Amino acid sequence: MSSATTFVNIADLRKGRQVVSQMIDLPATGGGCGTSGGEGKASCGSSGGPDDMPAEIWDKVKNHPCYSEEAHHHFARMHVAVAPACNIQCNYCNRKYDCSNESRPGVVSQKLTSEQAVKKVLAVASEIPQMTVLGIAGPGDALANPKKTFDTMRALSEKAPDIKLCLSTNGLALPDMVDEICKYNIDHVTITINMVDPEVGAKIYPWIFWDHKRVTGVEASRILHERQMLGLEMLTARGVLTKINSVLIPGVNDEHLIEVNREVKKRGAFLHNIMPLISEAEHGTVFGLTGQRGPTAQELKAVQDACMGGANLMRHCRQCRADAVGLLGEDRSEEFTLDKIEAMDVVYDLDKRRAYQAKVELERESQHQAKVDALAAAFDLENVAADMKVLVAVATEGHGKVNQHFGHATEFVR
Ligand code: CLF
Ligand code: SF4
Repeated sequence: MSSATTFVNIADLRKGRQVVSQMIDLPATGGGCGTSGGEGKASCGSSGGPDDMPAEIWDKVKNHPCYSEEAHHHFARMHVAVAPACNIQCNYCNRKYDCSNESRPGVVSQKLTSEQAVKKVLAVASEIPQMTVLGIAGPGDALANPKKTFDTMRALSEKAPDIKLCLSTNGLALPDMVDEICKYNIDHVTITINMVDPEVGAKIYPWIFWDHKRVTGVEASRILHERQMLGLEMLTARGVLTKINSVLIPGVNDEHLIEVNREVKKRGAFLHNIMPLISEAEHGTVFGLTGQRGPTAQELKAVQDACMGGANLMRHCRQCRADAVGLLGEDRSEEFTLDKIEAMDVVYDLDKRRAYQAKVELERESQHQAKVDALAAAFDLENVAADMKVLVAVATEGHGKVNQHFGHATEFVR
């Protein structure tokens, strides 16, 4: 499928990090994210392992395909589109499509009731035992639809206790919902934060709906910013892992995202996911219609690189849709439309799921060991300087393996 090169730090190789998996199966915009940062730790938390974080955090991230770069080769997530309404307007969004904060615009999801959503999750879980995470990511804002979101989460926390619960929000309603989030053990929350300066925000958000009225201009962004920061601090205080999504909009918030990274790190964000603006004129968004372009791969990488050393960066996001099902980058939502689910014989067998996941874990361990051994065989790691960098190229057909001849690779990423 693709080949990739990246600089790899020898200290990381010695620690047996998943450097090879970081280099392959990257989105076209991706760069190597395994090079080490300060104090000998991986600068990209999403690629960290059990040695890099407290055991309780590792336990939360190890099977989450978005929070652990390495897990996304093995474990799947799914979204249920139960949240159609939104309480703000982003200039990169057209409500006809899904929330572009956590999904790509241009694809309209099949909207579900909470009951339909629960049925769908159980159906997918019985067919795809490595599906470990359920996320609510639109098509509007999860917390602007609290009843449908929390009805779904409540039912799932009872019926499918092994599935991790995750949601994504613009943050406006977040401080009011932290208790509910904790009540249903929603362990992972994504907040889209595109600015910490309301003057910048005014170029992104024309209005918010707040306190029963529409607020516009800089005032709207000031309120949104304060709510986002408060919500983030409250989640951190309650031990909920947070990921910050930022949409990179060239000429609007590119430089500014470095400050965003600093501010969210200060408030305990676990990961920062800087995503490229998608703004095609045919999507009918304000940015699409006014010709605001998205960043090039180089511009995206430059901002991500400039943020190194701050909040840990996620670089394997696939900007998936609000009803995505499967491994990141492998969308199986078509197999689980409502009519197909009705015809399915759903058996949610917790023991079978656990047994299957244990097998996946073993396979993951053995792949990890194979990579460590292969790297040790390729490099005399004990006799080179720890800060030496080597350029490595690999080719892959996917699944986290180096399993393709270079002559057959069709795509090249760096
Ligand atoms: Fe979904 Fe988001 Fe949870 Fe993941 S997605 S709500 S954290 S389970 Fe993941 Fe998809 Fe990127 Fe989102 S690849 S768009 S970061
Ligand atoms: Fe659209 Fe999401 Fe922004 Fe709401 S938060 S306007 S759904 S992109």
